[in-house]
Amino acid sequence: MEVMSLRQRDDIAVEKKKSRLKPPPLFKVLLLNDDYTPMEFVVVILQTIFFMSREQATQIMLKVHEEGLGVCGVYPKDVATTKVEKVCVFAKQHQHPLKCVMEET
Ligand code: TYC
Repeated sequence: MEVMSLRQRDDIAVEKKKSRLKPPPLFKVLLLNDDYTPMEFVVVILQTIFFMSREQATQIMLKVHEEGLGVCGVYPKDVATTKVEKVCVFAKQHQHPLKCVMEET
């Protein structure tokens, strides 16, 4: 009898209902170039706040330096907001004019 009821349970269709909810929006975190923030400072920010390797951080920093801006990462809104805030606070503490913004993808 127990086996029977277990078998019957196998027959239950576990259908995933189609969600009518939109996936949560994602935000790009962008670093902007300026003429004064030291390159090394930007590399350290990318390593510590965006968890990049030294090599990747250097590549992104150089891209921002040459092209004017670059993407540090793409995150849900709350994570992106925290990253932008951390960069701005850290730059201000060291009196660098580094700017960081977020933009919906
Ligand atoms: N342009 C800066 C310099 O020559 C370096 C720099 C890179 C500054 C990236 C900001 O987001 C930045 N020292």
